[in-house]
Amino acid sequence: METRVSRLLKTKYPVIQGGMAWVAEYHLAAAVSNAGGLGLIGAASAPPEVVREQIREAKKLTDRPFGVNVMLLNPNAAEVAQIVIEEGVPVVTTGAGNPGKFMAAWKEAGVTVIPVVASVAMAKLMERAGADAVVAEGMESGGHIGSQTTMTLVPQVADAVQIPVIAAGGIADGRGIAAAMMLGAEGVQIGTRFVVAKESIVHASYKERVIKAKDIDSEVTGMSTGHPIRVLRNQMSRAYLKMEKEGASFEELEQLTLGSLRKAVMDGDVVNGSLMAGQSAGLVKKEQTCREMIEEMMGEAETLLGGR
Ligand code: TUI
Repeated sequence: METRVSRLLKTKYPVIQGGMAWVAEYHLAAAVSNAGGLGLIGAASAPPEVVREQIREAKKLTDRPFGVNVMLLNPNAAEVAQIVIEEGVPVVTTGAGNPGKFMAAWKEAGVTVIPVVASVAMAKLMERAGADAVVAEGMESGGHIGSQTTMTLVPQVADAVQIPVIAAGGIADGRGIAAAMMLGAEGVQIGTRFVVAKESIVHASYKERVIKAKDIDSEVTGMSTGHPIRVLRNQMSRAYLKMEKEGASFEELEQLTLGSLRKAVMDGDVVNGSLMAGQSAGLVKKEQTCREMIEEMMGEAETLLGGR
């Protein structure tokens, strides 16, 4: 399936892997790129030199293009932004903020810039600032989310900007991809399904929670802090919501979230860890290689779209 997004990314398919904190490391990114999508290394809150190392390792595993997601709440975001340029990474996506101050340097260096947005206003602002495309991310997504659904956000963003729109949030199979295209997107970003990929380093216990998850098993913490985070419900999310209700400070809550994501991904602590996942976890049924996932989804989508 060729679209403006696959041409922009120089990939076989218009599919981007989400830049998930801790999850999106170089093994996963390289596997998605080798399977014809665009793999991403999620810089999240990693020290900048760790991100450089991750980029170098990914280059050893793939000759295909891959990208880096710069998480803008990271105090080291400026350093990460510079490393991306130094390492010649072709594509950057950004999350959780406005990347305006990095745009000129990235464009100057020839980096393709794709901000993740959660509103029409931010999409228009990013287009004016020189973005090459935007990811319109609905609140079905895991992790840090906005307040609009994919179904309503994607067509409104597609109407508001001329640059290509990539849909994210709630997409985990070919039906979701086909639906996104019908809403005006020219590509999709998928996170939750790749959490359980064979090449994903996520602990088996976390993967099992995603695979077993039902439609209603996620909830949103952090509404009161202005940084809502979707996770699978567990002791940790219940404790967080209780602390939030009791008026805990933003810093206390943020610490609780980030430290506990590491616990979930690396140690498989599904009780006290933060199990970030989207509502599409209910659609994710089994562990497969990235290639199997992408080929299955694209086959379904192409059939539904009538061989476009
Ligand atoms: O960034 C994400 N998802 C994430 S980042 C993350 S790491 C983290 N952990 C704990 C606390 C905070 C972050 C986990 N998941 N998705 C992309 C995304 N960006 N969703 C929503 C937005 C967004 C929100 C506001 C983009 C721009 C924006 O602009 C506000 C402004 O005006 O600055």
